[in-house]
Amino acid sequence: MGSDFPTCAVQLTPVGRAAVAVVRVVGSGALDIVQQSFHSASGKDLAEFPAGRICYGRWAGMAGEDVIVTRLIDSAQVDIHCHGGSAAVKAILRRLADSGCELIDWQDSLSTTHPDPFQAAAARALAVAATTKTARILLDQFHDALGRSVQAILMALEKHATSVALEQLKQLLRFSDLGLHLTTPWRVVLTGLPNVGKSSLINALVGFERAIVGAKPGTTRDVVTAETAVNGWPIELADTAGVRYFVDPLEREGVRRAKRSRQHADLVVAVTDATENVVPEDLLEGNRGERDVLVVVNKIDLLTPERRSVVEEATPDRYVTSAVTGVGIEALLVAIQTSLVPIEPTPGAAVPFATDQVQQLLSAEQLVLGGQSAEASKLLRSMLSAKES
Ligand SMILES: Nc1nc2c(ncn2[C@@H]2O[C@H](COP(=O)(O)OP(=O)(O)OP(=O)(O)O)[C@@H](O)[C@H]2O)c(=O)[nH]1
Ligand SMILES: [Mg+2]
Repeated sequence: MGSDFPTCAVQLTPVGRAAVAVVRVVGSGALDIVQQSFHSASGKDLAEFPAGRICYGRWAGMAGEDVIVTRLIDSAQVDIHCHGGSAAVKAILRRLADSGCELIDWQDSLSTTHPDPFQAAAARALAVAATTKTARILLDQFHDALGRSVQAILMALEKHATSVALEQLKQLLRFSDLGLHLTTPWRVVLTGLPNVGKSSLINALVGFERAIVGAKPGTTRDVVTAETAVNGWPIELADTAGVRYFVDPLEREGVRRAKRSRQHADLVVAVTDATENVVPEDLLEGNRGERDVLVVVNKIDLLTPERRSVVEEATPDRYVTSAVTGVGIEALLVAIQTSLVPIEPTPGAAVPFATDQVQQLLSAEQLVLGGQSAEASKLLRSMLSAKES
């Protein structure tokens, strides 16, 4: 048996109940190791079957469990298809480990099958992409959009075209916030006084009943979240307890959590009640800063048309809605989307999508700005060739 690189076993199918699970054994010793435990129904050795042929048989130590084994690429890649329950997978992996296989998880296995670090990272990210739109952008990176862009920056640096390199870095970093949200939804937190209609708005925005609505102020006592997609962008909407200073300890705890939730928001939607005419400026305190705040005037259906016109004219920068009739909900969704994704990458555009990539690109930018182009080149080169741990 050769020993060019350690033979590894990885469960390819997700952990959990399923009809069939697949364990892949990769490495120069794959065939030898699998042969130690697999007994084909025909009695022939696995090595006698041509690559790609399906072999039916039994796995040693698993009474009554049939498995199918396929040798994929010569002898270096063998797939074992077994019953989808976790017991069968565990038994197979245990024997493979006893025979000298290194057990790795599927994320690590991608570094073996995709030596290009951006491709391996994109494959991992693709597995958790929540929408077609985010998957499409990640697929572009899998097909080397980011790699080509980093190469282009390197070439510019090598030609001492510093301003070109800086411009390219700037273009790339424009998409870093978007890139990091391809695998984690943007967090939009609704805040406001009790009873203004925050929970009703969440339900209207997601299009189904998620948050509990009540006529009595203080209905929401904790942070309730709902995941949705706005124009293909994954967004988590967080409903919070109405902010007021009450004695009820349960409510006070809800308000405390609401505050903490706002601190972790990408966007805050401050909701007011059209009939109350209260602008919760104090609520906006501490919300502004890095993130945007959209101010919504809700329950507009309760106003007379004349009063409504007055409100709309007086507050052109606010979004007028009715969670009951649906007025203004579409416009609010568009405003949320525009605030979170001001520029959408064109198909095939390079987008950094992992924290380490963004950090390294920022460092490279700083190095170039500081006149250390050679150091920046070194860093960019390491991004292209780094073997991920
Ligand atoms: N007419 C009208 N009623 C609304 C609207 N939005 C909410 N309501 C009503 O206002 C009341 C309070 O709504 P909620 O959505 O529970 O308000 P909230 O801001 O989540 O309240 P807390 O959880 O107590 O902070 C309920 O009776 C809703 O049906 C609206 O746009 N128009
Ligand atoms: Mg509520």
